[in-house]
Amino acid sequence: MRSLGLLAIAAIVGSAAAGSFSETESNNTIASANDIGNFAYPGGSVLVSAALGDNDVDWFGFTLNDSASLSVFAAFSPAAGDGILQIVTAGGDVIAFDDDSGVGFMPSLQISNLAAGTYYIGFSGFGDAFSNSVDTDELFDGIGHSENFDYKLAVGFSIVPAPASVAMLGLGGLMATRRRR
Ligand SMILES: [Ca+2]
Ligand SMILES: [Ca+2]
Ligand SMILES: [Ca+2]
Repeated sequence: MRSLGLLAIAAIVGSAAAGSFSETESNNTIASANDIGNFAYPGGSVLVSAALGDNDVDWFGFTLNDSASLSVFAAFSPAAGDGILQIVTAGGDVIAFDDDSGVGFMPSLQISNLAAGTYYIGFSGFGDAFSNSVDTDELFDGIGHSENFDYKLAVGFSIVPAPASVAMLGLGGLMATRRRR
């Protein structure tokens, strides 16, 4: 699970445009999330540089213009930090949570077939929300942890052409054929 996540990031970073982003506080709510960009076919990646302070929570928003076949989120820290990660829909529903699947006590997540739309990444310290927060939809609020460390958050998307686009191309070809008659 762990090595698969890192390999997936390496594959995505190696094949598509990569960017970087520096966190801007305050980003402690979904409403004040930092926007880390829009992603379309064939995908892309962004490396976020950020810091988690006492009772801090960091929210980052992104938009998929096309559905992603694989989305990867992984956090790294030079310190012995204990981070936790949530992926949340625009409506505030928690669709993924992880605590320690990454390096050390850092979180890592992979999501297959994420539909086009806007989502939010929440990053906080261990103790903020319960590990069953996918069920309870308890959003990170920074309360309950005393973690304090710098970290990087690697986010990558592998996007294949949407079936609708392929159908449109086929329809366009059919119409062109008819016009030639
Ligand atoms: Ca922060
Ligand atoms: Ca914050
Ligand atoms: Ca953790």
